[in-house]
Amino acid sequence: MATIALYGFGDTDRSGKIRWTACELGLEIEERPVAFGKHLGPPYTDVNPFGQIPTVEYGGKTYVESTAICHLLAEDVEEPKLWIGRGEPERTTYLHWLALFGETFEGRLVECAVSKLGLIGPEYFALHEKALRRKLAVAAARLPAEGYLCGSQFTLADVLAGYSLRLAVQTGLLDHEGARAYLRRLAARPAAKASRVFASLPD
Ligand SMILES: N[C@@H](CCC(=O)N[C@@H](CS)C(=O)NCC(=O)O)C(=O)O
Repeated sequence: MATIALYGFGDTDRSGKIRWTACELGLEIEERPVAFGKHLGPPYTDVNPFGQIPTVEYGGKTYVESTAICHLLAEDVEEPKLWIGRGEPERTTYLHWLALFGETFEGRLVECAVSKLGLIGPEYFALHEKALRRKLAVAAARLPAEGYLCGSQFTLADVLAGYSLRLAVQTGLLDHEGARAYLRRLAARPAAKASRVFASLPD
């Protein structure tokens, strides 16, 4: 079984997306915990000069940027196939959800979550709140009543959606039964459980 070395703060920072993806793919994880604060200087910045979590070492190379890492790992594993390529059905749907959750929502939701925890000022939450509430409600209304974002195939779009929607629910920015039901489906996956990424989400 192939192994990745994963640098993260804990279960729910963006290393959680990679831990969950790796568990879905059957990759072994060698945890390299980084204490908060230690990410801003050496030796961690020798590994990731941006001083950001997460970083992955895999196959003799070092990778940064969590969504890109999830995709690279998924493309490197034959089965299960967690991504949708050019010319395949649902490709447009896949890219749409990937970008919506990975770009439109994720960074702003993380800022709102750490703002709510008091780690950064309340102005960050205030800045994003109105637009996030509106856009999250639109996205939640479009979530599938059963299965996954691209139909019956579970993909990385679901990993990104799960990561953002958990934050949306926990920060109080989204209260939608359909979104909760979708999150429960994701959280019930054995790989999601093994990664502990939803451990803080109440049933
Ligand atoms: N786009 C980057 C964002 C990385 C990021 O901001 N990570 C957070 C933890 S989830 C972090 O390192 N925060 C501490 C800091 O930026 O000082 C990714 O997806 O890897």
